[in-house]
Amino acid sequence: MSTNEELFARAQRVIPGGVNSPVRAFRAVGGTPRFVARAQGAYFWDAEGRRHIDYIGSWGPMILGHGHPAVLEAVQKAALDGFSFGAPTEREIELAEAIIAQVPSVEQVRLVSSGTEAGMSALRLARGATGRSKIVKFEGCYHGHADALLVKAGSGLATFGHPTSAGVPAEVVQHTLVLEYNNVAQLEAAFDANPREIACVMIEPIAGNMNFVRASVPFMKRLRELCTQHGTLLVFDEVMTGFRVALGSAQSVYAKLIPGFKPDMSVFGKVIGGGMPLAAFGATKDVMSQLAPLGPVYQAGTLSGNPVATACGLATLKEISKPGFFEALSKKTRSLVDGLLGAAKGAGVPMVGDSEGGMFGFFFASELPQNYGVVMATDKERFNRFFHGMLDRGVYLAPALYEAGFVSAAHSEADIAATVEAAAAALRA
Ligand code: KE4
Repeated sequence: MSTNEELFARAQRVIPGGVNSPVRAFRAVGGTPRFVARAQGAYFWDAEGRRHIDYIGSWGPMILGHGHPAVLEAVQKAALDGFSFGAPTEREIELAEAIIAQVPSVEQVRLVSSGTEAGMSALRLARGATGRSKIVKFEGCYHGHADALLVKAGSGLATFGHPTSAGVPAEVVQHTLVLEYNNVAQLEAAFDANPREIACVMIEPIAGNMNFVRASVPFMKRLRELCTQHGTLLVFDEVMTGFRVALGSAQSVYAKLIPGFKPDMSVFGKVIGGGMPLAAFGATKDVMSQLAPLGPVYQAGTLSGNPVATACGLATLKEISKPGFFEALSKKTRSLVDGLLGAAKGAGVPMVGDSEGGMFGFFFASELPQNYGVVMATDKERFNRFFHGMLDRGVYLAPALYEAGFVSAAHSEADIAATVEAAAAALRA
């Protein structure tokens, strides 16, 4: 049996950084990534046979826990009928209907294979539907790695972006304006400076790529007003929050706080695929009719709506739609956060946290950050020590202070209690 270290060394010989996605490499926290051998329920076992309580759950998809019997059965059955056809199937209709049934702002969806692909397609559709090039995103929000969205805040933030990544020409991000999350003044200034010129504003309604930062109600209200006033499409990137923070996704949380609130376009991923490669974007029929083969905006995919992935997603949505599912998950997640905060208090360590549905975040700080700058100013060293203290005690948290955490239906009260106990010990140490 190879150790994690041996596997990591071998992986780095044939895969850049030894990982197929950078955040898995533990670069932010240091140490050796755990190579997962198998997972079941709330746990995974690494290459050395060590069990971990899993609070990443594939970064959100595993809301039922690993290997849920009904989902496993649906996947096995679908696989027997064929892996991929490149032709339409009934199950794609069923999944589209299941998504639309829970999200009133969406009348039609297009299924794709990753959140990046969904965000990239939504962006192209927004530009095609409005005939405009300029777009707005917020510092600290991540919408996948499509070129136009890999842009960091320009100097002084509210200027057009500069590439975040090598390989992205400045021309590609020249139309991408990066603003500060929760900053109403910058929002108004941006629209004033670009009246009726912005195709869309793309936002994570609860920013899970800044750990856990909510868009404030005044900010979201003003954003909706300005988008309506300027004919700009408000695009909710719910790849992480979708079907995770509530059955109706984050937009249903805001609709309770802002009467009649709806985004113009939504992007989904993660949970709707149940762990298989599947994502989606949707909007009104009018906007979606701009897409090929009906309209001039091209978008396509060999594995889009893959029959095994749609079976996995559909079985997952079926389970989470059951009465009481989100009430129980929300309560459990909140009890985890309260437990962590209690442990921190007991250890005299400043910690704040928040949760919505099955998604949570915490910071070594004395108040909840409202934007990226504040998140990145929180105590990173302490976070990293805590991360390893928990990992050594068999609790697997996100290996970076800017990532969110996820609780599944499979996490038991005993798992939560064990996690809180590990936290108390780690914090005392
Ligand atoms: P993917 O292309 O990774 O499926 O989705 C991109 C994406 C888009 N939008 C939001 C709000 C997202 O959170 C993501 C992906 N999230 C990260 C976790 N922070 C995935 C983990 C990773 O990059 O490996």
